[in-house]
Amino acid sequence: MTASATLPILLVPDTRLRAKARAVGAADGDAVRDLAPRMLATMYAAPGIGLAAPQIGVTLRIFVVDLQKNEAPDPMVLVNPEITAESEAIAVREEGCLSLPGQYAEVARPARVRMRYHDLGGAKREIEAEGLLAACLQHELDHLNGVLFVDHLSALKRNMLLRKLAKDLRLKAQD
Ligand code: GNR
Ligand code: NI
Repeated sequence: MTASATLPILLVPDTRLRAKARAVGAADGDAVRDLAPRMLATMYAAPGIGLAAPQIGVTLRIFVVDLQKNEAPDPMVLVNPEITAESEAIAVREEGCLSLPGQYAEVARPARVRMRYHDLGGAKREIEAEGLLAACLQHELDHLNGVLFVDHLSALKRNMLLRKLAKDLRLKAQD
């Protein structure tokens, strides 16, 4: 099997990042099996620890995650994910997003979540997460609902960050 080619990642303010993705159905099996390796290749190349289908212009409820903690790859593909429980405790951590390159901010979210999803084979799975994985799973689920990490910030911080992104991208387009 050949290595998957990477896909271009959509950047803010692309309106496709703001659409709500639709559930993967029985008829989407082939599309999802084709998509998953390409999403993983794109995430690893970026590099990032997660990538949601809307970031590559696909409006399906699927995302991939690999925290890449050690050398060994540990890819996860989550289809139709839902949060089934979340802690009252909140954790604040710095987040970035491949669709807002170079921009980082502290985001507050439930510290622990339980997520139900289907794997690539269609089997039902559940995962309980804390720490960076919990933040990443919530960040990716947000993408499926057209939500970006900047939406969790105050309007002041959000606008500062979006203006800085626009400026950075303008300068990058020049050189
Ligand atoms: O690479 C990424 N790092 C990250 C750090 C903290 C919280 C979430 C993330 S996800 C991000 C990749 C991305 O944009 N996924 O949608
Ligand atoms: Ni993101």
